Amino acid sequence: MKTISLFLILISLHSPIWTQDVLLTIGDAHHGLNRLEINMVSTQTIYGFQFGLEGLNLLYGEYAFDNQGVFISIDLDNNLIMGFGFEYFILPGSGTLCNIYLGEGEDAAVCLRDPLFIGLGGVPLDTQLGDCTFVDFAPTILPGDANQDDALNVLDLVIIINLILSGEALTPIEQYISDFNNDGTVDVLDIVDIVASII
Ligand SMILES: [Ca+2]
Ligand SMILES: [Ca+2]
Repeated sequence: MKTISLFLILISLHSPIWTQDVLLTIGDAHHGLNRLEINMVSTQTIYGFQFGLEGLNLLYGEYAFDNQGVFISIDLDNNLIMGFGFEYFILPGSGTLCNIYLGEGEDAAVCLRDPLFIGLGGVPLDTQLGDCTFVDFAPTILPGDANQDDALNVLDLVIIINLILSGEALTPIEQYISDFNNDGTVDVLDIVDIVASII
């Protein structure tokens, strides 16, 4: 009888841990890049996820947990991050789930909200969120500052011209920095505007 009682006590002590499948927390903030790590500890296989962010506006995100073909999609209107894979899923583990980039270089209290993590058979997993975090992103990226040395000069022009001439798809951060006039494309107009602001 004593053994059973002790067993029940142990269950009650540990049950909060047993029922939690996923813990999602705000990780390190990277100044200059306006990048915020979102970290995860998961005991379950995850087949898709979404969560919201409050405090700062999302710009884009990149999956960081492993290289198993999981895509990140951002709902800019609702400040939601979604992750899914057509053939792959996220194995249990811990680490940075994704990096998210924020458009405004302001200080703000950032909170995670409304997590929905999907497990085997489409069943929602029990997901807990970490505390809100005060994030200081100042100073932000200087538009056109391709080498991120906080100065805009001919060195940045050379980098951006080479990016344009390469014909390769730009990474989100390259796109963000190089689109000097913020019209959604990186082209000679950005070069002209950067030259005008340097001289
Ligand atoms: Ca520079
Ligand atoms: Ca542009």
